[in-house]
Amino acid sequence: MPLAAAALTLTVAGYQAMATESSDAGGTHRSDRATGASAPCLAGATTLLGDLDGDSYPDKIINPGHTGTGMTVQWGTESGSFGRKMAVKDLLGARSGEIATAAVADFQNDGTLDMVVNIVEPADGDDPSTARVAEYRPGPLNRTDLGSADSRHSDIGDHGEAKQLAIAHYNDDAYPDLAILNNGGDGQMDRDVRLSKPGGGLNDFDYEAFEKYGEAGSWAEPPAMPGDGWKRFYKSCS
Ligand SMILES: [Ca+2]
Ligand SMILES: [Ca+2]
Repeated sequence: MPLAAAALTLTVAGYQAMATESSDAGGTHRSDRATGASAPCLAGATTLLGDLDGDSYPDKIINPGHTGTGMTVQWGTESGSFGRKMAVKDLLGARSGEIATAAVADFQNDGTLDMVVNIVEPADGDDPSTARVAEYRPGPLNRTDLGSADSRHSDIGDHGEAKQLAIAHYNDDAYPDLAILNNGGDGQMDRDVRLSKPGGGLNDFDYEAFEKYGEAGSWAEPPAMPGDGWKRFYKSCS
């Protein structure tokens, strides 16, 4: 093939790759709805203001201790006030005896907040149980049950019991990553990680990522979890 033709082929391939990317970006039609919403911001160390239900008004998400277990949501109103505090575990429909964990960030960086949820009934023996619900839920989320039209199964609940979820900034891009405090059974307690994909969203388990950013620990000495995830991605509201 003549050199010029090869170069042209490459250019066309490059153009097609770009076209695919931009049509993907166009596919995030929800960003249109979020254009009126301002970027999420921090109203305190454990309080994030951002639009979670897609009505363009910022909602208040409080995450005590950054553990994902005691998270609450208050829906924002047109006047800028917030409704009553709702426990995320109740909205998710966690049953008695189950542990519900959630992590909130704009994983796609499109202006609307997204959520990762995990619901599991802890095992009473050495073997961990698997999650009843483990999903990545791109916003906007339904006010009544935090459901998403684009929910996807997440593998965070497949290989152990998620005790805590936390936003992290591991690989060096604009998209949030996830840390999972995971009971792997037989006394093992690990910090697992799910790294962002190029363009946003989360990858599945990856051993290389675990080796680089994760940590093995025990029930007696669990690994530390990140507490600065929100701070790494969002500025103070004031
Ligand atoms: Ca809202
Ligand atoms: Ca988003």
